[in-house]
Amino acid sequence: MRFDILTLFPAMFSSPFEASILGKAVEKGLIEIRIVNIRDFTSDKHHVVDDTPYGGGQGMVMKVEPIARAIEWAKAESPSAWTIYLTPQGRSFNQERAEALSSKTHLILLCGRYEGVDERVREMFVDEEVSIGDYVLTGGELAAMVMVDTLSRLLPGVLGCDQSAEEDSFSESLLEYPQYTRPIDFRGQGVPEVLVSGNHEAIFQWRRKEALRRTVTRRPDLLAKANLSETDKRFIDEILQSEGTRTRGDGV
Ligand code: 4GX
Repeated sequence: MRFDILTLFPAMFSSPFEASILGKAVEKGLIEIRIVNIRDFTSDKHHVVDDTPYGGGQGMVMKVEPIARAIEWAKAESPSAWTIYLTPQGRSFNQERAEALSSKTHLILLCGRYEGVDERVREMFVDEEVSIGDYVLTGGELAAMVMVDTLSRLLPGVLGCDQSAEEDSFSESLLEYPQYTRPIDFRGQGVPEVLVSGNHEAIFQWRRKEALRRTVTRRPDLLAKANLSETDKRFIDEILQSEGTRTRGDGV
């Protein structure tokens, strides 16, 4: 999968795509990331990328021409590339949307700054507007990184087989169960007995229950999509009776 990231701040991308899993995916040729500096597509002497808004008001707006040329350059080799503008006004990004987008072969991710881009960019060049969440960033760059990271780990070969994306909490619509590793005693706090019992069936049951417990107490909204067995439902009833809707460990 190819990502073209169009930005005024290319330096922001120097390390995130070099480290760890993403770095290896780039080395293996599983993903290709091109950082495109929008300023390189200006044609005036002073390389101006922004201007004051028509109608007045505070702040600056990103000009249409440099962005248009940058997108056309990125699309030159693959006219079917899908162009995304990162903005809080976009469609919510989540695991389901990530799975759908991971089948694209070429994404162009446009990162806006200031008060955003000239509306004609969206009308003429953008296929989809995406928001990574209901909060305001200083620009689209971190949002683009979130998308590249999330999409990359869904591609075949990017994760090792011991870190399969299919077993992720969100693909099952349940939160993950708690994990422990050595030491067996840390400052008097132990590890649930069952996990060191060697009883695989009991461990499986315990993990399922803890995943359900977490989901019920922290993200009950997720349960609507989960595929629950009769045993799961009985356990959820038990949790709701014993704890009410009291949440654990996440009080403010
Ligand atoms: N999910 N931002 C875009 C510039 C901007 C300002 C106003 C349109 C209107 C964001 C998010 C996000 C910050 C990227 C503002 N664009 N992007 N930028 N949340 O907060 O994607």
